[in-house]
Amino acid sequence: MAGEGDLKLLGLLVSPFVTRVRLALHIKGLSYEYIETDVLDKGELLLRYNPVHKKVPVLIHNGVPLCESQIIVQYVDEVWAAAGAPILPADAYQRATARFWAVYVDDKLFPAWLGILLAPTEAARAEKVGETLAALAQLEVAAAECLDGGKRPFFAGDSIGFLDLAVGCNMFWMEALRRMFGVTFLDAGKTPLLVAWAERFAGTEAATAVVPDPDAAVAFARKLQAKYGSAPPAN
Ligand SMILES: N[C@@H](CCC(=O)N[C@@H](CS)C(=O)NCC(=O)O)C(=O)O
Repeated sequence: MAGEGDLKLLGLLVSPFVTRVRLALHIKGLSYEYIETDVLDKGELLLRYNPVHKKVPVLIHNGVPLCESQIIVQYVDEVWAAAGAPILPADAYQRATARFWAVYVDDKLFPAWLGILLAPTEAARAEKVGETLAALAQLEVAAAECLDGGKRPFFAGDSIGFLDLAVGCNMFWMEALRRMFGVTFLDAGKTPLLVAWAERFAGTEAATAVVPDPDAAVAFARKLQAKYGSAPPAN
């Protein structure tokens, strides 16, 4: 798309947060230079552009860095409001609700499933599996309301928006964890709305173009486990 200026994204292929931002950039039809960044051995670029958190994603727009995936997605939606579909809901209450659940995802779901990978013992891992399942059960309750009991295909309505990106960017990791630990996190019996939504989300053009293969997440997880010395998978 013309007029985006100079856009660079410091990312890590398998990061859910980077995937979230890439989905937003894709929805807006923006082209950008993608720079894969080693977060286990941080380079000068990352430290210079995100000195506070030293994490990806970092979007660099005309030389100016934006950090924190939720903030970046909102920035992209505001700056390129006229491009692509709107990402944030137009209604203030729906916008607040989408932001509320996005924060829930980052505060509860993400640390729980990351904890499964990094757990030092099998007992600690079982606890994190429980926390992940509990967070997904809570999101099923949110889905009942936000998807109007399944009548709306996506949290944002007929197409994906802020909350779809926030939840959806974690889904390839649910599959990666299933492959690694044999636990079905998205269970049609327990979270039917979420399962149906996740299938629709995976089938969208944006997700097909952007979301990484779960096997790439499995390979990265094994590197993380080797570095942090966590308990190997039981199976
Ligand atoms: N709240 C941040 C989280 C970003 C984050 O945790 N990124 C990870 C990759 S998934 C990272 O860069 N980790 C490096 C580190 O923790 O040192 C966001 O939404 O952007």
